[in-house]
This record gives sequence, C-alpha cells and structure tokens, in this order.
Amino acid sequence: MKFKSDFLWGAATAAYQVEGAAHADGRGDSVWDVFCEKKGAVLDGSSGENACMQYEHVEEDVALMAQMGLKAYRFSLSWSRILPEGTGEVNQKGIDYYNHLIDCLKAHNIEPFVTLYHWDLPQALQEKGGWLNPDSVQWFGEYTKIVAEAFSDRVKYFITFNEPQCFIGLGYYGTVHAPGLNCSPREAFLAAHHVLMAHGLAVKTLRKYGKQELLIGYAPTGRFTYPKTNSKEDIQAAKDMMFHEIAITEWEWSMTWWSDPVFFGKYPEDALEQYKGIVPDFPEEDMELICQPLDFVGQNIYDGRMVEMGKDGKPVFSPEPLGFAHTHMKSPVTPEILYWMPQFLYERYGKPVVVTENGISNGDLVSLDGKVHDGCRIAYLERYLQKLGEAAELVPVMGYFHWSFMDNFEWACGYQERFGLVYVDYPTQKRIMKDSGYWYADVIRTNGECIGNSDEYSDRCMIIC
Ligand code: GCO
Repeated sequence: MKFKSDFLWGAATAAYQVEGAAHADGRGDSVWDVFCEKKGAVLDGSSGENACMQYEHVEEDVALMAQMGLKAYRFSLSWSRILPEGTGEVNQKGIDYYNHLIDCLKAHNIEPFVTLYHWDLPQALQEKGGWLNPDSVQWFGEYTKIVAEAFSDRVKYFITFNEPQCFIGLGYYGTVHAPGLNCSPREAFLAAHHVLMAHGLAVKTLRKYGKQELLIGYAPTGRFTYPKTNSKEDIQAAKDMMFHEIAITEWEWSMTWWSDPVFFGKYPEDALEQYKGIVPDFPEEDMELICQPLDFVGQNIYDGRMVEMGKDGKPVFSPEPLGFAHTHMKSPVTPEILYWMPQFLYERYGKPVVVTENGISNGDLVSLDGKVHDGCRIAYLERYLQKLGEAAELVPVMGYFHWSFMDNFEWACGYQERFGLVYVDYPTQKRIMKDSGYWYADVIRTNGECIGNSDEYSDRCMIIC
C-alpha cells in the first residue's frame, strides 16, 4: 500500500471564495470586499459577495463531501465574520456559523482542517495600516485566542497562514490582489516579517488555549523546481535553484524566505546578504517568536520548473518542449513536482508533509446529459497522485487536499476559472458533482489503489482543457 491507512484525503476552500453572505449577520468588510469594488480589479467585475453561498448551503455541501468520502475538509475562517472590526467585539452569529459547519463535518466523520487566514484581513485593520502596523501581530493573537476557545474542542488541525507569498507579493508589494498597495521593498519586508511573527504568536496561542492536543501547520506556496534527470547533479541543481537562487532573485515568491524562519528561526543567509540595506534589522526575539515547533510541513503545490546542472556547476532552467501541457489558467502541468517536493521538504524541514493544495483550473461545461465530464481533471489528478504515491513510499506524507472542493471565486480572475470537484452554477447555486468528484471518491475508497486504472472514466470523459 502506497498511502498509509490513515492518509487524509481532503479537499480545500477558503472563506471569501465560497461563503458569500458577505454582508449577512454582522460580518464586517474584509480587504477583498473593498478591493473588488475597484474598477478593473477583478477580471469579470465580480466579487465574493455571493460566491457559492456556502453560508446557506452547509448541509448540502457537507453531504456532497460525505458522498465523496472526504476524510478532511480544509476551509478558512473569515476573521471579519468573527470580529467585524478585527479586534474587540465578537460577532456571535459568525461563531454560530462555524460551529454549525464543524458539527456537520463531525457528524459525517470529516476532519475539519481550519486555516486561520486566507488573505481576507478585516478592512477596519487595513485602515490602521494592516500588516505594516507592528500591532498586527497582537491583533492576530487576539483573533486566534477567540478561535481556539470557540472551536478547538472539536477541531484538532489548524493552519495559520495560507500563501503569505500571495497576499504580500501581490497585495502589498504589488497591486494585483487586495489591498493593492504597491509598497516599497522595505515595507514589503516589514509586512512579511509581521506576518511571520503573527504566525509564531498564533502557534503559541493555539497551544496555550487549545482544548486538546492540536496538530498545527502552515500553508505557504513558493517557486518549486524538480530535476531533469535522476542524476545526483540535477537533483542538487533543483535544490540549489529552489532553496538559494530563487530566494536571492525573488524573495517574495521563494519558499525559503517564508519557511526557513518558521522552521530554523532565521532568514536564508544568501538572500539576507543580497538585500542588505533594504531588509530592516530584526531583533533576535522576533526570530524566536517566529520559530515555534510545528507538527507538519504544509505546502500548496501546483507546479514547478525543470532544472538541470549547467556546465559551470550552476543550476539552470531546462526549456519546456513545444506543446507542453498547461491548464486553463496557463499554469504548466508538472506531475513530477509531487514526487520531488515531499522529498525536498522532508529533507530540509524534517516533518511529515501535507499537500495543502493542488489542482487544475479547467474550462468545464455541463453536457447535454446534465453531467460534467471533466476528463482533463482526472488525467491531471491521476498523474499527480501517482507521483505523490511514489513519494509517500519514501518519506512521510500525511495528507492531500484537492483545490478545490467546489468551483469558486478565483480572486482577480473572478468566476472564469473552475477548480472544483463539484460544479457550481452560480445564478441558481445548483451543484453538480463532476466526473472527477466521482473518480476522487474511488481514489479515497480504495486508498489510492485505483490510481492508474481509470479506463471506466476516461471512456466517457470529454477533454476541454
Ligand atoms: C492559492 C490560494 C487559492 C487559489 C488556488 C488557485 O493557492 O492561490 O490558496 O485560494 O484559489 O490556489 O489559484
């Protein structure tokens, strides 16, 4: 058996992408509510105002998860639903909503995997400077304490931050995501540092106020690489590129800038050297706070780039062959990344690995038979999961979360990209389990044994990537 018998087969979503009910029951605005109002900010002019209305479809959605046989559901909490002003008064209706979701999941034996922060800072806190304000660390601590007290009797798994690379890289440093600040490099380093401190404080707070022994992780992303061949040189080249070169050239997208401090208590030396004079001088106590023991290495992994050892002993990217497969969103399809990344992560950080996100956007459409024959997603998943299975034979891999459980609001791309195992017809809020959802149910039921034997599905699948 490739996957352990208690392997966590899951699927993921995020609050702003699925909940809707953006102005219901006392929820305060988040930075995304405000950002979506800016003309041109979101491709189709949409927002998460209604999204999938999971707020009103909890039972139906959890029933679909149960039908799929999900062992775990990863979702995030909307901070401004719980604390409309970010700090201070708690909105009981927000707590009630998550209690209901958690209870429904538990009733179906689905493990809730709670992400504290998936990009939706309360707008009230953004107006005080957001992550640029050093107080943001304490704001996050206060929010985490409320979460621990309210939910940790039933929730065992927590993730602090989702992809800080994106909300700092695209939202602070850049303008593509909320709040779209376009700040200076020094400010971006500062905001990033506060986020890392908030992560550390959240871990401490969860451990202190948790009502049971909790399993805590973090879900960053990064620019990933894999070796062109199995040679020692190419493997080394892939690691050099990912762990060193990328942190030097693109710190905000690198893995090591965001994960080394969390696991080692220090920023990567070579990158620090590169950005000398721009990175503020951070005191040692900050680094100690950031570095709290974690129970697993969570990582969102979609794709990577192939690397080989150059003639001068320096790593180089290998060119993509013509016609290389890409998703609807134009991301490369590189299944090898789920073979190599768990090994690289385990080797560097020494903790069991959880793939906290992986999946494909596809141009899904409903066939005349009323079904969604998303053969392309099955082909993608089959290849990726086969590679994950090979990795799981070599290093500890605890779980896999498909992004996404259902189609949803894809940030600045609006509703144009469909990532779900469940199709959502937004005007009617009707859900249709896609072929990939039925296929994933088989994967879960057989604990991965059916991967590689999907003829039954490929026969009836139309490929519309
Ligand atoms: C991310 C986020 C998700 C996205 C998904 C597809 O990884 O960017 O966690 O919210 O929707 O990744 O782009």
